[in-house]
Amino acid sequence: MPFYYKKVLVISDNIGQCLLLRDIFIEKGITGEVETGWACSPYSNSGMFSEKSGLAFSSVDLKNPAEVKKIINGWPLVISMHCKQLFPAELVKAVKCINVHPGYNPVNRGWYPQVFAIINNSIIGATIHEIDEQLDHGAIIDRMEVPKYETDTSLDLYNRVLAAEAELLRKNIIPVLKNVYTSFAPEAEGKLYLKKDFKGLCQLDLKEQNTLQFFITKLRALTHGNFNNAYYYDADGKKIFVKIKLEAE
Ligand code: 0FX
Repeated sequence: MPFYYKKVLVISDNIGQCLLLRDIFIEKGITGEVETGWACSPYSNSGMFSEKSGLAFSSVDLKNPAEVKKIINGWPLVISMHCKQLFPAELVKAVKCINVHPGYNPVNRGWYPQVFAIINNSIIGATIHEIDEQLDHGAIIDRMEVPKYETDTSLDLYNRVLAAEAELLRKNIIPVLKNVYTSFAPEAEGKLYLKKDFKGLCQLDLKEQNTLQFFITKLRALTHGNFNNAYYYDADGKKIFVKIKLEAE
């Protein structure tokens, strides 16, 4: 069966995930059959993206109606591969837009899903879904749960989520491009977390009282490699960053 979509535009602000998709396109014999375009947001570095991937990245501003019109006229399918811009209604109504989300819809929509999955002890995984006018909200094409362990930091869990994204993409990219996939409506509205919710978690209140388990969980959720997330101010007003290291025997 031939490809239904002869052209696809990928918009992304995550170079690692672009490299993954580029490799899957090659692996599945899509490159050559389907014209692929690559773009990132104005605040990402399109030069660096092009250099690292060997692909010609352009910059696209989805708040600019003229640029959105150009996409609508040029691309029948758009994939958001961790694109940090909100897709405008005109775009999602005019062409098929698909999102690859590092969370298990509808449970953890929005920002840094694994952080909130640790805090709330909720299901976590990855989802491929159609984009509608709300964030991480459209019909689900496929999703996959990943396990979550007591010693996981945000980074440990995130790496598992990215592995699930890769598996979902390998399974679903051809059905999407051939337009033969099925989808279903999310069972619930779920919870949507925004960047400000994450920022709000990061400031620690040294006078807060709770169980040690609560604080260990919070610090696991805010520990992600070298990122300075959790912090408090010391007596001199100096900002002190906190990370946690857990090791199972
Ligand atoms: O690309 P991405 O993995 O995903 C984010 C959102 O979580 C996702 O819902 C959205 N669809 C996508 C467009 O943007 O985000 P990232 O590459 O900025 O960060 C990856 C992880 O790194 C994040 O899950 C948590 C961690 N991180 C990142 C930053 C910038 C931190 O712990 N602290 C930080 O300051």
